[in-house]
Amino acid sequence: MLIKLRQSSECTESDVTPESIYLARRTFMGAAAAGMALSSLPAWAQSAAGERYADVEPGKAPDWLAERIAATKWNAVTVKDEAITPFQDATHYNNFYEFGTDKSDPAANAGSLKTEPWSVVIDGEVGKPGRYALEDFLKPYQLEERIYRLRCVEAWSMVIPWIGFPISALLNKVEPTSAAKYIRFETLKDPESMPGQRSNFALIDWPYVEGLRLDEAMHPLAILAVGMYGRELPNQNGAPLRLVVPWKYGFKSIKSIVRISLVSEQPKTTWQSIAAQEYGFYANVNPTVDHPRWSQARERRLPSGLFSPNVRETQMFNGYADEVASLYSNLDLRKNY
Ligand SMILES: Nc1nc2c(c(=O)[nH]1)N[C@H]1C(S)=C(S)[C@@H](COP(=O)(O)O)O[C@H]1N2
Ligand SMILES: [Mo]
Repeated sequence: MLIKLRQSSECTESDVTPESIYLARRTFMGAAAAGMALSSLPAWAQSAAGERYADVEPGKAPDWLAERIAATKWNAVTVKDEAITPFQDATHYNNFYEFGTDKSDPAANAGSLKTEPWSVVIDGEVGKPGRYALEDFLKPYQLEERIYRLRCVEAWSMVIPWIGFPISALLNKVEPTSAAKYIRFETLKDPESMPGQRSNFALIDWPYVEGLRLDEAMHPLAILAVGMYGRELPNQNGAPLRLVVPWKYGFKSIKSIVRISLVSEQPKTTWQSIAAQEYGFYANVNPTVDHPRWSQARERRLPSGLFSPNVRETQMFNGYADEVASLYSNLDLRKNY
């Protein structure tokens, strides 16, 4: 199936110039003006990613992944006229309950997660099931930079430059059978490295599980990500492989995936199991359907502080309505929240 993205999410590089790119260009020009050979800059700064995200700590990716990321198609999809959230906020204000429930816990605790070696299982209703080393799993796909809004159900949001590939490309390869109606994702279960799984946070029946309808997963905006800000994913953001579905609340975008299953029944997701009346299977961003305990009409865009809360109106489908609304034309979004 070939779906053409609508104009509103396509862009050219000139649409966004985040501070980091601007500053990096100045560094380059300054170096050139001073008669410095560019080759005297460190390798990271000379790379395309380093030029874009000069203020971001270089990652520690294995060589094979660093090479794949260096070959990313930059700025394939972006957000017009909205600044990219600083790397510091995107990596220190996180939800990843496997590492604790405070926003600062994932950054503090996720260092214990071992992401290499990593393997991913594909099973269920597929013609080509298997278990793949991550490097082999990624081999067939061109990585692209996708700059997306991320809207958490808790009414805060960010703009994050992800690196990944459409899940549709994977689905076309593994050949779902005619019985496959949904796709189910599972996060690593490893209490040794994930302190949140061994604490008394007994509400969650680990591992974390999420799911999509197959046609949602086939949408070109739905991606599997391996990087952000020009480098590999930091552990707290779901290394080494996570889902990103920009028109849905953030909890759908499951982190540190080890298993992808094609299934015939709608999977029971973690947040539905905890509180089905508050967190639905669809979880499409919708300013007109409030959470039972708070309004979804507005959101705090990070960075957000007491004196500059940076509040904005929440957009239908998180601003991706032109692209995705047709997936839900037969659905009562009030019932299917
Ligand atoms: N495995 C797992 N995935 C998860 C979560 C989690 O607790 N565990 N939290 C979700 C929520 S609520 C949000 S808002 C996003 C946050 O992603 P970020 O920390 O990269 O911004 O991850 C989602 N994916
Ligand atoms: Mo969230």
